[in-house]
Amino acid sequence: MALSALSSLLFLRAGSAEQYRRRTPPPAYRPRGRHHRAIFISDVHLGTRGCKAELLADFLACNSCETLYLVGDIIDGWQLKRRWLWSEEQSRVIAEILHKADTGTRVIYLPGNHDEFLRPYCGRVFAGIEIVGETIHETADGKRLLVLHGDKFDGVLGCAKWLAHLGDTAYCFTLALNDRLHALRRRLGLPYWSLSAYLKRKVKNAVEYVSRFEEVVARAATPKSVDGVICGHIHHAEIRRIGPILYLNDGDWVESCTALVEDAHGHMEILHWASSIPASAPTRFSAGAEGEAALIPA
Ligand SMILES: [Mn+2]
Repeated sequence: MALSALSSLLFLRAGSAEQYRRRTPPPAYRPRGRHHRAIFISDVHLGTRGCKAELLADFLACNSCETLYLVGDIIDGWQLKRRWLWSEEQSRVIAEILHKADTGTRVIYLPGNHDEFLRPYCGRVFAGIEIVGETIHETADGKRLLVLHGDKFDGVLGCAKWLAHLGDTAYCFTLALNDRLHALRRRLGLPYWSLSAYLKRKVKNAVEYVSRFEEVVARAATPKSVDGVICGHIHHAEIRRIGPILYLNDGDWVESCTALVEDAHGHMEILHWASSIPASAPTRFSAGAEGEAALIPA
C-alpha cells in the first residue's frame, strides 16, 4: 500500500538518516550558509519530476535554524497515486530534514493539499517532526504570524481547480496538440479555435488568482488578532502588507527555489537559492525559468 511505503520511507529510515547523510558526497558547489531564527519552506513536491531536490538538499545542508517550518505540499501524495518518482537527491532532502530534527532544530510540518494524507496525524510527532494543521509563529520582535499551507482558500476563490494540475509540460504539450486539433476541426468544417490561446487566457487568470489569493488570505487572518500570515500553495513568494496584515509566502521548490527566513531581530526575507549559485557552478540542472507557468496555483 502506498501509505505504508511512504511511512517506511519517511520514518523507518529515520535511524539510518545520519548514516545516509554521511554517505552522500558533498555538493560540488556549496554557497556560504547562514543561521536563521526560522526557515519556512513549502511546495517541494517530493515524488515528482519537477522537485528541485538537489538544490533544496544543498540549501538545507547550508542553512541552519532554530525552527524549520514545512508549510505543506512537501511530499506529493497525488503523484504517489499515479507514478512515484524518487531519486537519491530526494532521499537527501529527507535525510537533511531528519538531521535537523535530530540535532536540536524544532521541525514543524503543516500538511498541504498534496500531502493531505498526513492531516489525520495532526497533533502527533513522528521522528521528532511535529505535525500540525496551523500554528502561530512569534517573531523575535514579537509579531504574531499565522502559519498555514493556504489551500483552504481555494473554495473561497472558486478558481478552476484543473489549473492546479496544469504544469508547463502540459502547456507545451497542448501547443503541439493545438495544431492537430486545428487540422481536425478544419476537416469537420469547424472554425479555427486556439486551444493554446484559451490556455494562455487561463494562465492570465492565474496571475489574477495570485493577487486575489493574497487578499483573501489576508482578509481571513484579520479577525484572528495576528500581525500577519505565512503560507505557501500558490508557488509565488511574496512579502507585502495588505491592509493591517503582513502577507508572507515562502514560494516553492519546483520553479523558483525560494525560502522565507527570519533573522535574530525578527526581520523576514525571501531567499532565492538558485540565483545565489553562480552560473559557472557545476550543478546538474538549473531552476526552472520564472515564467507564466510558475504562477499556476498548485
Ligand atoms: Mn498546495
